[in-house]
Amino acid sequence: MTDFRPLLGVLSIAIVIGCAGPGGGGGAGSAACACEGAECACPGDPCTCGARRPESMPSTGLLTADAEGWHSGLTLDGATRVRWRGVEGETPTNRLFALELELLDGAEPVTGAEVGVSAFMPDHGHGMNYVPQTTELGAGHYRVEGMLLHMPGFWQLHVDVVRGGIASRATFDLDL
Ligand SMILES: [Cu+2]
Repeated sequence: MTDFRPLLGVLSIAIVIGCAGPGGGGGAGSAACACEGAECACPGDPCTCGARRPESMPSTGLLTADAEGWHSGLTLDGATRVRWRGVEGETPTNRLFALELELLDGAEPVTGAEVGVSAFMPDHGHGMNYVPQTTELGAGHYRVEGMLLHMPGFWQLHVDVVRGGIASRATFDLDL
């Protein structure tokens, strides 16, 4: 007698790998996802775009802005609260814009900090084509000119703060 049990095992593994979800039956095909370049393992499955972001940094800020357009988060060392928004209340793509920034240590405004703002697209491996300029306005407020996010997609905005020779970074996710 031939024993078919090993063969049955292989078949059941193949069924598990194949698409068995609702509306499945299309086999182990793939479908385009909303995120550029990504593919779903099975039609109707959620995309796994996040897995394609090896160079992204953990966000330290809120993913959504408040009613007045402020994004807020902490630097990685927890020392500085960073708030920012586009001066026109939005974050445009493919157009120069300016940011206003507020830095707080507890309830105290942070003055005299060195502040650098940059942005990066982890999916594409590039940043901005311009280096923005920061000006201190006083009372914990700073203005950043020359921001240009030249394409839509997933960006990470980095705010680097140097206080007393100690540097730390706040990172914000932006889906544009
Ligand atoms: Cu890009």
